[in-house]
Amino acid sequence: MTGLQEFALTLLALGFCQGFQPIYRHEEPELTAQPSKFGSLWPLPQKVQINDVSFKLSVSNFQITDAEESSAGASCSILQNAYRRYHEYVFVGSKKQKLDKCKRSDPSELTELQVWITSADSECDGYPSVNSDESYVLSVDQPVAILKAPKVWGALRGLETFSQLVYEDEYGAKSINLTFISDFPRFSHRGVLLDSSRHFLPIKVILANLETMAMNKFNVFHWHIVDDQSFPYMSRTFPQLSQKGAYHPYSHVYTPADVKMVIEFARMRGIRVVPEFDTPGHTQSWGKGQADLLTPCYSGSQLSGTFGPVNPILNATYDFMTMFFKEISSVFPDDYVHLGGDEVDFTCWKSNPDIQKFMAQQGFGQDYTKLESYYIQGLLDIVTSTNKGYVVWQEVFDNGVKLKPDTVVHVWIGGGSDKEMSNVTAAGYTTILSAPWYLDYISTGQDWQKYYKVEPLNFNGTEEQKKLVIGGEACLWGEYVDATNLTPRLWPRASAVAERLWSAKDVTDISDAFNRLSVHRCRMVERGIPAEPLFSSFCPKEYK
Ligand code: CP6
Repeated sequence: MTGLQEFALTLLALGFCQGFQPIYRHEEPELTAQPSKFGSLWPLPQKVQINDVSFKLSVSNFQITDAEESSAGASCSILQNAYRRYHEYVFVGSKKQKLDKCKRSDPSELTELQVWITSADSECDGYPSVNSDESYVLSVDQPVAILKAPKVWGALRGLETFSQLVYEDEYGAKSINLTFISDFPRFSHRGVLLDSSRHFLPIKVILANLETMAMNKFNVFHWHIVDDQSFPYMSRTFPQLSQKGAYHPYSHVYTPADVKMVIEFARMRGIRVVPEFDTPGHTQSWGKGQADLLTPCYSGSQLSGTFGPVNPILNATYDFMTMFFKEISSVFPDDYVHLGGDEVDFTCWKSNPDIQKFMAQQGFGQDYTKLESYYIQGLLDIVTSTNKGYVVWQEVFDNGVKLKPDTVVHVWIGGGSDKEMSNVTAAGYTTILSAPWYLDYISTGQDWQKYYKVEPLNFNGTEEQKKLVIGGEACLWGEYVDATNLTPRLWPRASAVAERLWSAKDVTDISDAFNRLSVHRCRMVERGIPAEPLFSSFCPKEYK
């Protein structure tokens, strides 16, 4: 064997892009993905040891099983469902085994991955939460690989990692190296925002996105389900909202069964579904099916025929919100709802004489942020009475609304949002960061690097303050996005955010990230997800 061949084999043993042969390519190094010593792991686990020794896996002789000592077993649908999924992903793209063609002497075979839930309560029948334990330890060794996790949530993350360790050797046989991994997330809230109001997103697209989120260890689906443009959420209590407010009353709505399906599909992947019902602004579509909910605007002394934000001065508004959020609290099992509160335009409120009178009575002067706060405070009391916590956009904090101590403030304004992060955490609020991660904004070039380089804790503050940052979200607002372009626009750009939120703070090597992400992107493609390329390149198995 020549030195060159030996080097090529080593690269392949390290899990380089499933069989393609970088060694014979002579391009500029920065133009071509090079093998990383971490194979194609994404996001990078906290602690990884990959050995040169490798094992083969064959589709007919490999299984994922419950360890005997595990507290979760055959009745745990999360696990059984995941075993099936990951068995498929481990052998994705593999034709009939070609082991006979494998010239290596005595290839040892890995026949089993045992999954061992170590805590007495596996949480198999529950929903993931912000406090869920997602840690796991994975040892790939003979005679069996073992995945140990306190809860099912960690097992799901570990199964994804296991599947990422499998690669094809030079003969196309599935292989895995002797490996030890110990892993847990750096941040507990790792979200993706999708907007189903500016364009209706078919359930199929939402589910494909959840599947891809799991491949990237995201754990929160922030469902910006309604907004000005349409109201696709079918409410049992107020069916007119979607009948009048959706783009189409039957085809462009999420029925209770659809919503249930999304929530269960997400649960199976350890993903929370946090719905956003944004008020008092961004509510034009609500007005179509709910008379008198929105503020009538005036032009001089005349009604103009247009409507503004939710009318904050009527008791009927609060009665409506009470009934509406009571329903929401029972439909969505997550501990939190997102209440929006962003971008409230005061023009219409200012034009309305009844509102002016109310402002005077309350002693608000001309300060309409006080009126906004009045509304939000009423709303927060209503939602608190449904036993939910809430997330609000940063304006709610900026306007000085009194918030429960466990309120989550969602920071979205300004690329360098360090001042806001500093202020919000100094006031003692938990926060999630989105400002640097607006993925609907596109430009040519590798903008994933910009998302990757963000350090969420890079603001002035004490250790206590930094602990209040529970994570972040990649936002894909929907003005220019529908089923035709959502997936490639989001992936693999959101993957950059995924690694920033999961991996250790010092995982910042951009060229290693490029190498791993290139392969990770090909893996998403191979799994049927049309994730866009990072740069000039090819995948061993192209998208069909
Ligand atoms: N919709 C809602 C939006 C935005 C927000 N809320 C938004 C604002 C500015 C940019 C991108 C998105 N489209 N409901 C703000 C949170 Cl640049």
